[in-house]
Amino acid sequence: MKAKNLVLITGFIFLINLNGFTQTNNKFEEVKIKTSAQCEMCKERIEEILAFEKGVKSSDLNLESKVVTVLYNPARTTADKIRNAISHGGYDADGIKADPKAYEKLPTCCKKPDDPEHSGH
Ligand SMILES: [Cu+2]
Repeated sequence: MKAKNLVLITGFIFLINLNGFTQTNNKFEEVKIKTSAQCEMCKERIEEILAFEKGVKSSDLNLESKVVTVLYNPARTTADKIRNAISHGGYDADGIKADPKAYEKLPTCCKKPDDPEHSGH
């Protein structure tokens, strides 16, 4: 019986040591950027742009609020670079206006509601 207890205790010590391997993912920062997204297509487009953007780990656009939450590595990019990437895709990003040429290319349903070229929704 004593040998069995020893095995149990050894097992517990092993489990405690395993906890030492648990690491927090603190090398990433989060930024919330207000965009001019209109529909599901915009959401997909913006998330795709960000998926290819250097230093961006993940992004999720909320169509209700038009705010995209971006997880990025501050050693590799900045919040302003991310805003510029969104602008180059044809969307406003916080204070940065959409790049006019990229905006032109958007389907009419993705244009801003106050734009005469906007249709749908
Ligand atoms: Cu759209």
